[in-house]
Amino acid sequence: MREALAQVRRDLGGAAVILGTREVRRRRFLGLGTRALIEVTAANGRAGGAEPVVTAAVPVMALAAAAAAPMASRALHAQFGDQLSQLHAMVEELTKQGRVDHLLPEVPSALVPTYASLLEAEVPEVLARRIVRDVAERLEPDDTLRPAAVRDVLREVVEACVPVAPPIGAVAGMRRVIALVGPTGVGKTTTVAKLAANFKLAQGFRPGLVTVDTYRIAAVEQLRIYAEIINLPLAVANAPGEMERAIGELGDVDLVLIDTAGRSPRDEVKIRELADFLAAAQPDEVHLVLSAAAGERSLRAAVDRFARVRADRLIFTKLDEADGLGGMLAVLGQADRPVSYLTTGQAVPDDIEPADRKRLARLILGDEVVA
Ligand SMILES: Nc1nc2c(ncn2[C@@H]2O[C@H](COP(=O)(O)OP(=O)(O)O)[C@@H](O)[C@H]2O)c(=O)[nH]1
Ligand SMILES: [Mg+2]
Repeated sequence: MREALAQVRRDLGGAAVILGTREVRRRRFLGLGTRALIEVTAANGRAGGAEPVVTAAVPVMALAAAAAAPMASRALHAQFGDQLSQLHAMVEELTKQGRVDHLLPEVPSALVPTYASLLEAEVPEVLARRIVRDVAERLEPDDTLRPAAVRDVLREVVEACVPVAPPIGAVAGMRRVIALVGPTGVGKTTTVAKLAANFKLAQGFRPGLVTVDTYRIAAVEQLRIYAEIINLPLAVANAPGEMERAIGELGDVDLVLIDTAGRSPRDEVKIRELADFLAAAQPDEVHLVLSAAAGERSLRAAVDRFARVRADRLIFTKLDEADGLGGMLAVLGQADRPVSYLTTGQAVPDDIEPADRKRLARLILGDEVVA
């Protein structure tokens, strides 16, 4: 990674802005196994909106990725056709199993496919039933047989289940402090980098980064690399008592983004310690970061585990990797917090968007696709 970034710096100088990094595997010459490569995509930050310059440790890989894109979209089309037939099969299967029978007294049979489509989107059964009942209640009797009308009401009902918050409100000259917390590996550090880059490049703010590192491990390095490339001040707090100094060290910044780290997914950041760090930082907002690709159970467990730090927003990452987003609905009800951002890929700073209620509902229902 360092080598690739050094190459980017050589080519673009201090104004280099990283757009994405990823590890790629490449087949060796004559097909003798594969080797891992780091690919870095960067743009000239000074060019201000000019065409991004793509450089990479191995330029061949950038070309290979571009060539693969049309194939991905063909696969997507194929997949939709598949999904439709899967859905039909599923309704039949559910009917056979008797799992839809108990719905029938209260739900018009015309809504059974709607119920099946919710289950298909990984919406937990209890919630799916409640949603279908709501839809049935709101529909005019004549409309139950009009798929477009059903779809509209279904969207409304799901929208009502997805509270969203406005994006982080940075104010020039005010130092707002925003902390990201959450399980290891969900994408906190990447999301901090995306936010920082967007606030700096797109909106002209001066963000600074603080990383909480109680384990003295490489987690700091990852953020340091982003800080170098985006050209931002970074400070490290090793203990809650160091937090104030760390924030002060950043100097004249508008926005302080605090990244937090655990040691490994099996050994989560200790919650009490985290709460102490946050108490010292006095953040204006705490965002709990959760992976949309995680199952309902692990999402619920994460919300429970982090209840103590009193997050006031949720960020869902990895929407691009999730099979169905219905689990988000369950956890939204449990956490009772609005969603601030969604992230949809590994690319910094592109793959992030402020949460939008309509879009979120459509994504959950599979009416819209990520990206
Ligand atoms: N597909 C996908 N990967 C992501 C996303 N956000 C982060 N990642 C990847 O998830 C991995 C862990 O991210 P990291 O920011 O280190 O997680 P942290 O432990 O919470 O700080 C990295 O490989 C990221 O590139 C996303 O929205 N989509
Ligand atoms: Mg991290």
